[in-house]
Parts: sequence; C-alpha cells; structure tokens
Amino acid sequence: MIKTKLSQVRAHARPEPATYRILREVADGLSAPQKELSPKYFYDHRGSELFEEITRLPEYYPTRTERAILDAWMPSLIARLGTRTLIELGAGSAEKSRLILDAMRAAGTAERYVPIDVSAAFLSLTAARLRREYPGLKVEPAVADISEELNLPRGLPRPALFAFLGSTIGNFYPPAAIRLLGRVRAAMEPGDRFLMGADLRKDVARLEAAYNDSRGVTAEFNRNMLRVLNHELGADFDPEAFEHRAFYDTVAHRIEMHLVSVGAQTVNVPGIGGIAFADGETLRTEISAKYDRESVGALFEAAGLRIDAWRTDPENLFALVVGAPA
Ligand code: AVJ
Repeated sequence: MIKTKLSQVRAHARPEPATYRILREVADGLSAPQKELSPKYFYDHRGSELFEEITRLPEYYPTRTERAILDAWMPSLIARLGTRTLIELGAGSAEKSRLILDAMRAAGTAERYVPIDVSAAFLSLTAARLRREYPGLKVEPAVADISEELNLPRGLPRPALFAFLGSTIGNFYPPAAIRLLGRVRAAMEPGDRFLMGADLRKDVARLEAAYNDSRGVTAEFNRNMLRVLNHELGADFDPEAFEHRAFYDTVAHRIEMHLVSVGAQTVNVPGIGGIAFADGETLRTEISAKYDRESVGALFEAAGLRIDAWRTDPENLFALVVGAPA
C-alpha cells in the first residue's frame, strides 16, 4: 500500500488524498511525546520475508500453534457451518487459508474465496495460484486496508466465514480493534460466522522470548520499518543507530516493540522535517495484545458479537474463536 501510494507522490503533480493521509500519519506519529508508527509499515517485500522467517523460529510459537488448531478443527467446524464463502482479512500468502478451503472442498461447499489485502500485487499472485489449486472455486480478491474499510463484493454465497487469523487483532489498540470487529459485524448476515486467532496470556518469559529471538530476526524485522521509511519517504534513518527492544506489559497485557535511539540524533523526513531523538528515546513500532476468553468476550460484546465456539491447543498458548452476531 505504501509503495503504490507514495510512488504517486513522485509520479503525479496531484497525489491521492490517501497519500497525504500516510504522510500525516507518519508526521503525527513522529511528533507525539511517545513516538509511534503503525506496524503496517513493517511489511514491504523484505519485511514480509522477515516475518515469514519469524514464523519458523523455535521461540515464535503462534503461527505453528494456530495452524495445528486449524488442522484439527476446520473439517468438523466447516461441515457444521456449511461455509460457502471464505472472506479472509489480511490474506497475506493465504497459507493457512488452505486449511479452511480444504475443509470447504471436503464438505462440497467451496464456492467463493475473497482474500482482502492492501497489496494488490500480492493479492493477484495469491489469487492466480489458488484458482489453479482449487478448480471450481471462484476467487474474488478485494483490495482494502482493513483498518479503514472492508470493501466487500456484493452477492456472495451464504453462509460466509470471515477469517482474521494470526492474532493480528493484537496489533490494534482496543478502540480500533472494536471498530474493526464492528465493521465485520456490520457485513455479516444471519448464519455467517467470524473466525479469529488470538494469542493467549501466559508466562512472561515465554512471551518475551517470542519477540526477542536468539538469532535476532525480530530485531531485523523491527529495524526494517526504518528501511521502509527511507525507501518510501526518502527519510535518512540509520537503522544501525537504533536497537531492538520488546517487553511484556503485564497491566495492559501486551507486548510492545520499540526502536531505541543509540545516542542523540536527528533524522530528516522530507515533507516533515528534522525529527530529534534523544539518547535512549524510543519509537514504538508495534503492540501485540494478548487475550483470554474473558477479554475476547468483552471485545466481541463491544462490537455486537458473541463467542459461539472457542478452541485452544493443549498448552493453552493460542486460541481460535468463532464469533456470531450477538
Ligand atoms: C503479525 C501481528 C501476529 O504480533 O506476533 C511478530 C507480528 N511482531 N514478531 C505478532 C510480529 C514481532 C505478529 N503479528
């Protein structure tokens, strides 16, 4: 998304209003008392690769745990629901979606797949691959930033399953999380369901290890945001002049990732100006909220949803939850 929209700044005299939104968002984030940027800025090509690498790290349990729950649960869940359309929020490489699509195929109801993602290029690649793998499945990608809108095609076969996997919900502060779930709720019809992945509260050491891997992949992933800003905005961040820091906040129940300035420095961002960092000052790049059944229930309730079903792995590390209109 950043790539497309910011290149419009260079290519056209009159950029999209959306471009100004991004510039304004970065300017706001960097001028706040606690400097902060959205984790969506991690994900250029290299950022996506680094995240893929994170999902394979021994310390990073969420991805493989969620996959195991999907594997065990989808055949019976999908058979019960009779899902004819899968709508996936933030589809990415659609790797886990296959477990749901396979269950739909086994149930004989694999009619429509609607992957939603900000990256049009990524989406059309994924769509082409899935059309080949699932003949008979109509793949109808939708380009949208799910933190702002869903942009769904009309006339989808029902019932539909909305899927929001990976505990990406944890990246949103509660008001934004409720707004996002509220948009899903508003798009649901009777009989539709919402499947969400949620990383669970647990031992602090285990949580912190998942965001401080011994090989330093997460640190590189964190610093990659600075490379993205350099490339897309022409900023002059020195990624090596920032250290990775990730810790668990036991009161807010979330991991926070920061970049810590090594020494005092001033970074220039064209269109915004010089941004001063004091020695040790931090830029918050991500929150990753952790849940239990009660906190998911509260989030759902605020968005007009109720918990219809809840499954975890044997170690209680991760949950898949099914929401229904309340
Ligand atoms: C993609 C949001 C699920 O919060 O665990 C992984 C991103 N950040 N390591 C997470 C992430 C650092 C991840 N999510």
